Amino acid sequence: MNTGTEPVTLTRKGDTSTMEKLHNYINGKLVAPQSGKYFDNYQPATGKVYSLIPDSGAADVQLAVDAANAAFPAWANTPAEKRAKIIMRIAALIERDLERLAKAESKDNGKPVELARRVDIPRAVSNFEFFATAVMHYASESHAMEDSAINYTLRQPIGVVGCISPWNLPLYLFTWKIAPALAAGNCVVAKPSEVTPMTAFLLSELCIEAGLPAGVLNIVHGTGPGAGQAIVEHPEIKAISFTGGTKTGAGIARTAAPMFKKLSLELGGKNPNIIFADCDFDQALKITMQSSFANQGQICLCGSRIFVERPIYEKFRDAFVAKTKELKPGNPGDEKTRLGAVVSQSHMEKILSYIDLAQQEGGKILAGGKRVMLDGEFSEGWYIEPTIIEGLAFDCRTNQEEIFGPVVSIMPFDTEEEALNMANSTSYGLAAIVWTQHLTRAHRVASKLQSGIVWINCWLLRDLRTPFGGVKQSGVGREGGFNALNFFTEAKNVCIKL
Ligand code: TXE
Repeated sequence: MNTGTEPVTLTRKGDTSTMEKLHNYINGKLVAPQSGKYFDNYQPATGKVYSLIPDSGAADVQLAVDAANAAFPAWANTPAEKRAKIIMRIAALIERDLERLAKAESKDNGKPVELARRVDIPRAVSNFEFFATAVMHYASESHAMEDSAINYTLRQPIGVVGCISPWNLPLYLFTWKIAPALAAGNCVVAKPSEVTPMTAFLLSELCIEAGLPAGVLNIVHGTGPGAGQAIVEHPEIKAISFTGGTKTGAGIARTAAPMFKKLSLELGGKNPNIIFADCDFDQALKITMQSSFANQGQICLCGSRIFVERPIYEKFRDAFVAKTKELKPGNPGDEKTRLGAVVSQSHMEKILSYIDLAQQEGGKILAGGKRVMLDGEFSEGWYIEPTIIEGLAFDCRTNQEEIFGPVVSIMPFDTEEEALNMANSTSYGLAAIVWTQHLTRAHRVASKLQSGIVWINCWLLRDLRTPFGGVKQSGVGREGGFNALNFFTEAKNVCIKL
């Protein structure tokens, strides 16, 4: 669909002569970047360019802010129920196009199409549905001062807000930010990762079809230092919700804090997976395969440091290694593939450099460890074997820094205290996984873990009402449920003397 001012030819063929150009979505229209410049979008499965991304900058962000400012009064005053109806229409259209979006996500990111179809796209639907309905149940507080006064809290939308998302769960995390911002009555300037822009572009077409009023959501494509930085710096964008690397988050905080912007930062993780000897062994093994290698290990919630209690260490390690050796990377578009390509060449090189570092630090590779070259059109794709490393000290760099790939380390422990010390030793604190059948130990360990999220005997079981976020260098603030609606509103106390 082209509702823009200039002709847009969308060939969707992928050959270089008619390479598809993605477009920004500003003021309800699909438009080219002001600079007229584009950069390459790669398909991780093949390592080849297949579409072009607008290289937007401050001028495009300004257009988006102008559109958002113009749309804000009407959107903020639209009854929540009516806003919710429009947002539900977007959800329904994503659901209608689930197959097309899943294939697009898999092609753009390298993740197995089976995963995109089962997790990523359904979750984008849920994000919109969840916040569309949540806002209709969003009540504010009242505080009575006996017979002298009554206070009530107004929660009003902030105005124009910025949402910046990463490449690992592209549409899933993009919508996780946009949905509560819109439901709460804000207008949004959003930027998806330039590494995986495709499904955000397809979403803009669906927003037009759903009848979202012009300017309420604006999607500006471009690089972090270009379009991203322009969003963070813009004085009329009053809040920033960001998910991405810790270093980028620190830079965003440096820019935004002196401008007193509201900030929500979901950053990296180096999550522990603590397996006690009394666990349900088969479940722990099965789910550890997922928490280690799902999405090629590129989920901020993956458990990359596996601590196993000594009595079952060897049994668990050997079973885990055997299962891991069966998991082979393959073409993400193949229905049977469970491990796809990593997202970019530079990311692949970063992951491989950590595998080298692990060996220099005394680690022994028990499984994987190498790049995989597939055949034919996939011969230049970015595939890495699922990798398990043993023999590392808990405080070495490999065990302290975020690798964000299909690479885990495994270590034995003797006491609960030792496991907690090692688990809490990093500068991160996003998620932790604990496997035990011992009820009181489960609660005790959960309370002592320095982590925003603890999963006991499970992983990635998500209830969208729960607070989501990390401690230490894993971020600031919480997303999810009413936390997100609170973030995207300003509380105003009104005190009336009786
Ligand atoms: O993320 P970036 P990168 C971790 C992971 C990964 C590392 C770096 O360890 O290896 O971060 O990944 C935008 N102003 N995670 O470099 O750069 C950028 O365009 C405003 C963890 O790909 O943080 C993109 O939209 N925006 C993570 C978004 O920030 C800027 C998921 C994230 O990109 C910007 C991804 C700037 N100056 C990576 N610079 C998680 N926690 O889920 C970049 N961006």
